[in-house]
Amino acid sequence: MKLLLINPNTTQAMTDAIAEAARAVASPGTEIVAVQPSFGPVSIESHYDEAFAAAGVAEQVRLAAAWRPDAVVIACFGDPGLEAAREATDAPVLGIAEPAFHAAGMLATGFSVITTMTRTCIMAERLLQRYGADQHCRGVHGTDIPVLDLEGCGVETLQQIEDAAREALARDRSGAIVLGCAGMAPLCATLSQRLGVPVIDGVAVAAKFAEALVGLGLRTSKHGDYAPPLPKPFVGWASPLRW
Ligand code: 2AL
Repeated sequence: MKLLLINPNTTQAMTDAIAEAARAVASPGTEIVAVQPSFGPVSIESHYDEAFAAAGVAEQVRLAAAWRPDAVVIACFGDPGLEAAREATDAPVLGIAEPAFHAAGMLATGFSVITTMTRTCIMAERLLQRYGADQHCRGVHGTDIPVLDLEGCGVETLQQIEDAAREALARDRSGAIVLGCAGMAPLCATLSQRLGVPVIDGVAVAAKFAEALVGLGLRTSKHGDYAPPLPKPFVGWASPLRW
């Protein structure tokens, strides 16, 4: 199967790291095509960034229609553009927050989310409510580590994330940790080993869930509101992206 993996930010090094994390768990028959938008922020850490990232995701799904991917993964913890992408293709489309929350809920009665900037906690909290996962989440914790500091993550940054996770496990009485940023994917194995609890990286989980849905022959519903967008002109720079 061909999996379109979209990094919604425009940092090539992060696209490469996310692709590596997905390829590490993918089945031999899964080809992963990793892309990023042609415009937009280098990292997504605010509602403003997220607005552009969602448009960038729509752009990449639109462009990929030419080669018909079997599944799409949007590798940013805010799941930007998820519903737009589900309209734009009948392939299964997964964000990383939604699969991560559901996987964590199957592995522990309660989990904690460790994320980057504290200001982004609200995004995770809203997604927890939207996906009905708030019953399992016992806390969302910011570390105030900027997303791009996760690139080539040093010893101190890793220690900061480990410390935050340990504190959350104790304070929240949680049994698992969800990593609240795609840029944390390369840290997952080390953190699982050090913490001794399930550590869930949404990039890996989304790639495996995508394989499962494709293997089951399941597609995104086109009945109702995930039907293709209504065709109409777009103006300005977005005009080639019209439906
Ligand atoms: C993210 C993410 O996954 N990618 C990005 O640029 N920002 N999320 C986050 N909470 O910082």
